[in-house]
Amino acid sequence: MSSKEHPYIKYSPEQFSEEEMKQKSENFYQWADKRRSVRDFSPKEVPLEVMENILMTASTAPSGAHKQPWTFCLISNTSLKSKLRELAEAEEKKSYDGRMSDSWIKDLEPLGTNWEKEFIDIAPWIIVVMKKSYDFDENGKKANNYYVSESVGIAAGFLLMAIHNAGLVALTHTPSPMNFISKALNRPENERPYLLIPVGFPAENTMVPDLSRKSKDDIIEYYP
Ligand code: IYR
Repeated sequence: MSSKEHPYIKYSPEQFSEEEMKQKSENFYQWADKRRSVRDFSPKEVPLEVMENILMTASTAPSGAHKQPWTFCLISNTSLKSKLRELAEAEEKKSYDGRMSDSWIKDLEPLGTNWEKEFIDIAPWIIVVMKKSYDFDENGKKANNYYVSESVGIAAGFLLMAIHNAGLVALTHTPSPMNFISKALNRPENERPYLLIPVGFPAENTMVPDLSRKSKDDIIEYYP
């Protein structure tokens, strides 16, 4: 509880009537359901301020012991993007040409993916989400982080919603293995790449696969 070393502050989140809650939750769901992963980007620029707001939103995610074990690398540099593309494609080519199982390749067919990652060059921004397996305290000593994958996964979810809210699109790209990113971005030893996310506007007349999402009964087990 509140103490001299660890003070508490009053917290009074906004509350709604039952009717308003139903309306708001339904509206939010309908809005969230419009989000789609997009692979074809427009080169149209997006202001830095928008990207910073989006990343600050991601960083509002809960995290183990409030350690916020993440770094977001925000990349617009054209030659760095090209380098990342080249390195990602080299790994992806090996994956598509043999590292991935036949059933995996088959599962990806509806998404129309392949080893080519043109979007890394075209999207105006690339966010690389780094997870910090551990940190350093003010004396440079190793400091623990907790539930790092869970924490960074939640932050990535917030990030995708913030991108959707700004009227932008993204792709959660996971080139594998990802260690080439640490080297290309000169990241410290305590950070590991988690996701590479191109962000921008969709290309004109972008198409997405005609997918549907699981129903209530598919995803909820009730224990009344
Ligand atoms: N990382 C590869 C393959 C890939 C894997 C999954 I699972 C996807 O949902 C989509 C792609 C790629 O990015 O192409």
